[in-house]
Amino acid sequence: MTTETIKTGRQDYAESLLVHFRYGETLRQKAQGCLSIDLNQRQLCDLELLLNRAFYPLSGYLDREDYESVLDSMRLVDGTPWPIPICLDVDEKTASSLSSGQSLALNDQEGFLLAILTVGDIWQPDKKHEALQVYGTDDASSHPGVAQLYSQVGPWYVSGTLEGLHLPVHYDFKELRRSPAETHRLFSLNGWRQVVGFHTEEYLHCAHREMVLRAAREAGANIFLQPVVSLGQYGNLDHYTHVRCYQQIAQKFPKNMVLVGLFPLASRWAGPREALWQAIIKRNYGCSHFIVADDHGDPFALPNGGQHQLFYPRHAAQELVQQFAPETGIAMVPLTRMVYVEDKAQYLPESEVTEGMQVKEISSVELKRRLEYDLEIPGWFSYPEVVAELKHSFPPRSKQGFTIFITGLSGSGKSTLARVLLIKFLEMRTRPVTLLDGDIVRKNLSSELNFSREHRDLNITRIGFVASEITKNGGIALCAPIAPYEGSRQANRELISRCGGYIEVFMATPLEVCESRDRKGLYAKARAGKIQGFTGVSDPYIPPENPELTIDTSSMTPAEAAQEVLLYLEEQGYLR
Ligand code: PPS
Repeated sequence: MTTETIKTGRQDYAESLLVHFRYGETLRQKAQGCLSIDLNQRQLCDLELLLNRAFYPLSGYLDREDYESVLDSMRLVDGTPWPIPICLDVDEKTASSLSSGQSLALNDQEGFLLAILTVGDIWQPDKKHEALQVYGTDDASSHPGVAQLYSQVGPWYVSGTLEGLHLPVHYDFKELRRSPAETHRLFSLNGWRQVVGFHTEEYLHCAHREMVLRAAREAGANIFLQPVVSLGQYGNLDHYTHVRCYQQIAQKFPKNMVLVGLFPLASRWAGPREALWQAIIKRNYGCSHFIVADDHGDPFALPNGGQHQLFYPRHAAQELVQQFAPETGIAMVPLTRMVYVEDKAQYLPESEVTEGMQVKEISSVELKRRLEYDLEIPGWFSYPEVVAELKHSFPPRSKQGFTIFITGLSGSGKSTLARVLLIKFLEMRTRPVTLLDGDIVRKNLSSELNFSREHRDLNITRIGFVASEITKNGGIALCAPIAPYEGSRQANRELISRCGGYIEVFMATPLEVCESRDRKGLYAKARAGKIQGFTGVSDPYIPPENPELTIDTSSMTPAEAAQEVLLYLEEQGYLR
């Protein structure tokens, strides 16, 4: 290998950076003697796109000179357009054990060997400078890309060429995980000479079909739909639903017009630079055109566009992709927003809507509400097959799991209320129910914990974790700990609300009443100083800030208290 190859890694014109399997054996042996690191999700996305040549012409991580050139001019040193730095970030310890020319084994998160890197440069980047150049700001609080750069990207960068043994392993949608070369071959087999690439980080509905078809007509092209499947996807959008919606929408286009393939991209949200980067990648998959929204790659772009504050100037992404088109070889097609005009019973470009026309819209918030309450989603907005996919992922509240988190002083009636509710839910038989009473948890899950603030918080977050799993799987979790602190209660609310319903019930029964009940004789012992740090006596109880329900059992029977909870659940759509 020449020095030049190690330096820039751009001498390689192969369709992938995977080595022949026979040589793979030699490489595996070589890996046993060298330093190795396990890549995180973002690094795995980058590695996959390097190995499968979606990042062509890169055949490894950028060296320092290329890195600086990319920051300053959106070009590699030889002038090739490339707007986003692709370097391997490592921690201080790894960087200090590496030297130029050495081999570094790159593994996935399970330690499975994927590639060997022949190390080139090792340097400490000026992250503030990188942030300013790539994102246009060095303020982490104003841009999620900068926040990620500062907090999740390692402090040292490593360059070098790659010899790949295996692409990152995926078990989902295998048939859609095609490399650029495979995708391009399919285009050729179908006789597609012009192909317009499209992706969005949203679920697709009728308006998207209209927008993509319009762009395809404008370009005289076939369509490559490429949902991004990477980091955020696993958290925010449901990954499986996202891809399935793309598959369903693909059926709604004329025959032999659309191909769907997955895009394992770790988005940087770098606005215009991001759009140019994605255009180059789309070109590498064989597209001749790329559909670019006026807010493409903006961290604050809303699902259905709209006039609101963006981070980058509107249209800047389109302008940059257009400006580079003669060099990148991919044409920019602006995304035309389409709206449904009721009097015409069809979609029209937003710009063609005239005064007096009745435009209908359903925002993503409204869509979520309709799904939650099992309300109608009209045919002009989405296809029944897509709605079915969404309903599967976002079942109505009547089919969601939920947690009832009852908090309050010892003796306030938590356990009694929880037990009455348990019986009511068992009687209804609509969902499996689990009771996580304070005492039960303390005996089993948290037997080693004491009643210090730290241990109480740990106890509550453990209960929250179990409840979130129950809720996620469609069950009812009934929790009844004292839970005296807002911080851990709030953490549970955040965790559980992501998986289903969360109903906090504050037992506001006054201390005197609780103490007068003193079924376990603990208040008496606490007053006598035989129990230290007893909640309400010698330890604090901070009332919840915004409970869904507040119940005082001093003048209420357990059945009445349970009825209040059941009425609330019915009103909120959890019970039918
Ligand atoms: S916490 O604060 O939420 O972790 O407490 P929790 O797990 O619900 O446990 C409360 C039960 O433990 C008994 N107990 C005490 N409570 C409060 N403070 C101290 N120091 C203490 N020591 C033991 C008490 O029986 C509580 O049960 P309940 O059902 O609330 O009366």
